[in-house]
Amino acid sequence: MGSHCDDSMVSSVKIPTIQFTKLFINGEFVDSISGKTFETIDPRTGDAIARIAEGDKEDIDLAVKAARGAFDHGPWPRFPGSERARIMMKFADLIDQNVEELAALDTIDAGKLFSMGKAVDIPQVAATLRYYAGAADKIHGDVLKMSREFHAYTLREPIGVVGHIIPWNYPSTLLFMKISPALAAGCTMVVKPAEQTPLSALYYAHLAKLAGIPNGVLNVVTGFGPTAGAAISTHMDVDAVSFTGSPEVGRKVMKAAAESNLKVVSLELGGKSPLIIFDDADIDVAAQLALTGILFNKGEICVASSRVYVQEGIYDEVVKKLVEKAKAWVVGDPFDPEVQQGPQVDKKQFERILSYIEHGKREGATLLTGGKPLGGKGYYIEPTIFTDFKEEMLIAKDEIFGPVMALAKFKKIEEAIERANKSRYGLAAGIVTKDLNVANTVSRSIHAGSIWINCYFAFDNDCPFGGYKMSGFGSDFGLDALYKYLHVKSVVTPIYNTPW
Ligand code: TXE
Repeated sequence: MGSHCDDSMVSSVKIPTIQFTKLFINGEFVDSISGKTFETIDPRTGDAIARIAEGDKEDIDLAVKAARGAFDHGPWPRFPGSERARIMMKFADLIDQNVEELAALDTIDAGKLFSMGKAVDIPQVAATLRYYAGAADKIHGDVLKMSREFHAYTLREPIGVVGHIIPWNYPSTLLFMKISPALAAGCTMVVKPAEQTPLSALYYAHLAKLAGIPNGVLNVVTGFGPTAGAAISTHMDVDAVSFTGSPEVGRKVMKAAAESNLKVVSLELGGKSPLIIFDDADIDVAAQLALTGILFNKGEICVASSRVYVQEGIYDEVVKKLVEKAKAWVVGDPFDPEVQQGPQVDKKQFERILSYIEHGKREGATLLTGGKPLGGKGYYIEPTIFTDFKEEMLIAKDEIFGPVMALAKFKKIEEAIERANKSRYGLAAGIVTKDLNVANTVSRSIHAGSIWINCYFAFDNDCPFGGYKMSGFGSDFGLDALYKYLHVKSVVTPIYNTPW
């Protein structure tokens, strides 16, 4: 194993001073009403980084009140779209000017690779803001062809106060995937970052204020799910909730929405995504795609290629390559530029992943490589590959959300399609083949929201992203995500002013 992991491997990169630890409500950093705080932990060591204000229902009430005031009476929804765009562009510029610090915050909070954050994640969130800023002054409806003598058109209006509940695996990307289209639409919002990763969201709130986003438009309440998170989904004055997280909590959010004010709900709930490799694939490329597909971001990515199906003609060679590559994969301190995989986000996830690995062994899958924790301190896990899995096994059914691949052999295309679809999830799928007919057939047959042919993780601001089945509903990214935050209103008037 290309491990850089031992007790002394926490690198000497300068950790930023934590400047923002309080709730951000109505344009001000404030203590929680209860005065309570919680620790956020560095997964490289398990040590505390800082104490963060712990928001609860009362703090959410205040934040919603601020957002409601900003929506009903403030300038943001009333600005011309071009003005919202100008401010969003400034926000993006400020993010670009603070890339290193933001990337470092996500590294110490979530164990993400610093080099990746600096080169990709943080610049990408600025790009997401700019993409939706570009759409802010192009929000309009249609002129309708009525069947009678009426003139009719549609207006697209901001949906109101939005609650965004964010997970910890991509603290920056997932935050901006949600707030950028909502800001462009003219909504106001309350964000609840994950309790594991509150640091960057508070820093972004500070930058939003510097950029000129009016008070009350963007509020950030740090705290826990069952308290602060639940207070958003049950709130009578939140018009829509956008959630990314586990199916268990997704259900709770939907139930709370149904039992409160029937707020609009969108859910992204993870996956168990299949990658299908056909006999005509380039073996090295396919093995690399499969490995990166599961190990990227230490497997803490909802579209991870956690089930890999390889056609029998090249199966043995792909397995050999995969094992070689997995053994050379470098696990260690995420600040080290040579490291490819940092620690899992926290002790709970670390233990959860190891327990799935034990399940896999007990269920009769063959452990090809990995399977153990690494290093004495921190939450590091070896890249792990199982073969001979069946879809009925827990390791093939559940989203493990860690560096654990399940690999199987198939003979015919029909068998691959059937097995790939044997999942309650339907978020993404990958296909590796040179045969266009095979690629077209499989992409139309797989029940998933994103299909990547001869590539993987091909995200783009312009590419709608969302799930089928229990992966949820409602898109993030693309113009579809903008429409998620807009109501459509029909306006009708008789053409000849004759009473109907
Ligand atoms: O998720 P939770 P957890 C999956 C992944 C992972 C598993 C558990 O498989 O291993 O879920 O992770 C907030 N009302 N994904 O336990 O609990 C919580 O505070 C309202 C997939 O961390 O769903 C956090 O902000 N909100 C995934 C957010 O929900 C509540 C990303 C997600 O936490 C709440 C993360 C409640 N009752 C985990 N309870 C993806 N789709 O990418 C918790 N929260």
